[in-house]
Formats: sequence, C-alpha cells, structure tokens
Amino acid sequence: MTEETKLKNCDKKIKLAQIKILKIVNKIDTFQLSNAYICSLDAGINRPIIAGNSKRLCFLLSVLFLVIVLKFIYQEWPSTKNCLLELPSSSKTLFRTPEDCSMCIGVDGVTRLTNVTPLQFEDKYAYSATPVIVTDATEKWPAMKVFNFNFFSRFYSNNNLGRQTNDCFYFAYKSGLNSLQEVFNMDERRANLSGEPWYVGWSTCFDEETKKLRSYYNRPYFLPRTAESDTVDWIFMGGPGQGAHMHVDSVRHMSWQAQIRGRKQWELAPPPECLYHCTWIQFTVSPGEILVVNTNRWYHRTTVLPGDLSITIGAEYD
Ligand SMILES: O=C(O)CCC(=O)C(=O)O
Ligand SMILES: [Fe+2]
Repeated sequence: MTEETKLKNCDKKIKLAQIKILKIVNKIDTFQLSNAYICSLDAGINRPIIAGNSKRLCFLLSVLFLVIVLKFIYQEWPSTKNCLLELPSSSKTLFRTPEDCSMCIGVDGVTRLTNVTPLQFEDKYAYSATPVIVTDATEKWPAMKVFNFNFFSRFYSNNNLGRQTNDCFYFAYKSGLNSLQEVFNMDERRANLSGEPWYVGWSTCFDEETKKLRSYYNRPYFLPRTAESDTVDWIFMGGPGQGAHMHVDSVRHMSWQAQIRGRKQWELAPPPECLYHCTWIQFTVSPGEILVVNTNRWYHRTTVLPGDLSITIGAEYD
C-alpha cells in the first residue's frame, strides 16, 4: 500500500469516527440532559463559571475539540507511517462502515472448488465476499504429515527464531493458558485432549520462525499471481468443543486458512444491518481443505468437531 493510500485510509477512518461521534453527540442532545448532570460529566472543569444552556454548548465543543485533536494526531504527526493511533478492536467494530448487503444476499452456503486456476479464482472469489473452500491445495504439503502438538512444542522450544518483525499476537480464548510457553508446558493429559479443554491462536512474529514454518507448506496455488502473502502466518490449535467466539475482524486483507488436522465447524453471520436480507451459513472444514473467507465482513465463530486436535495455518494476501 502506498503512503498516499494509507493516508487516505486514515482520513476515511477519521471521517467515519467524526460522523459517529457527532451522531452520538446529537443523540445525547436529544436526551435534553439536565444542566446539573452535564456539569457532573464535566469533571469539575469550568464548573462554577458557565451557567444555563452554555454548559451544554461547552460539553459539545469539548467533544468537537477532542475530535479535531485526534484528527491532527492521525494526519499531521511527522513520523506517521500507518495510522499513528490504532483504535482498539472493540471500537473498530463499533465504527465499522455499514455494509452493502449485496455482499451476502443469495449466499446460502460455502462453495467447494477443485482444480481452480489463479485467474478463475481471482475473477470470482479472491476478493469477493463469497466464502469458498478449495479441496486440493495441500496435497503435497509436508505439514499434513508433520504438524501435531509435539511438532509445535519442539519448534517453540528452539530459541533461535530470528529477528522480531511484527507484533506477536496470542489469543488464549477460554483456555486460561496465557502464553505460548504455557501452552507447550501444559501437562500431557491436557495436551492429549483428556484433560481440561483448550483452544488457542497465535501469529508468527520472528523472521526465522515464519521462514522455517513455511518450509512445511506452500503459498496456496490458486491465489492470484500478483497477490502478495503477508509476512505473518496465523496458527489456531485446540480440541473438540472449543473455538473462537463470534466476532468480526479488522485486518487489512483477505485471508486463507488451511485445515491441517481435525475438523472445524464455521458459522458465518451477516453483519447486523443485513440480518433481514441474508442468512447465517454453517459448514465444516476438513483436513486438507483451505477456506477463504472475508473475515472483515462476515461475523464468524468456530467450533472444533469431535475427534482429532484441530490445527490450522493461514495468512493474509493482498
Ligand atoms: O480459526 C479460528 O478458530 C478463528 C479464525 C479467525 O477468527 C480468523 O481467521 O479470522
Ligand atoms: Fe477472525
């Protein structure tokens, strides 16, 4: 992405945030809150000086001032490469642009594809909101034979993972395991899925880590030739009955996820504004299959099905 596009994206985000904040402010105004209440929100600043309606005006002006300051920080800070401030993910969901429901109208299931060329894939699916599963893209991957709990346990006991290139993300879900170290130190019974259930996810963040892991799988053959794969890969691993709660992402690009072991059920829900036009979709991804879904647009939840430990590997592409 060029600097100009990044700035434009930041600008768009700020404008959306401004509109939302103004809507909230207008809404607050329709409540006709008492001056005493607004005064108490004002945390003591200006309290004795301003009286009557001017207090409400002062409150509104303070909010507007805050918006302008935020806009300045986003846009003008000299070292800004991406957005200087990243909104927390919950507020990103709140400030999400309303969807055009044509993204999900008529989509009532996942499309399974075999032997699809990169061109066909690019034309119809690579950047669309239709979820697809490609069934024949992992046949030659060593990962299919090699990846299991012990593989990752050994892999992460090696301290030689190179230089850190990205933030390291880790999701504990309901496991109570607070780091990868805790995951690979859990007792054998739990690791073998005979103890307390668990499910976790993490991103690679060291250059050698990503490089070494990628020697066990390839860039999926069906991705558009021009699509760049991100330098980060995502791994999700855990036992039956567990998975990711319902959420929508705010990542930069489309992504693929290969099911290496186990079977995982996905439930996709349309964005709330499209609930009357579109339906929920449910499907299972089995070992060897690669799912491509726009997780920025579909709300999604996963559940590992009874049987094996589920292991997936995936990445974003542009
Ligand atoms: O695989 C999972 O359980 C969740 C994955 C997910 O949320 C995603 O890829 O956006
Ligand atoms: Fe997600």
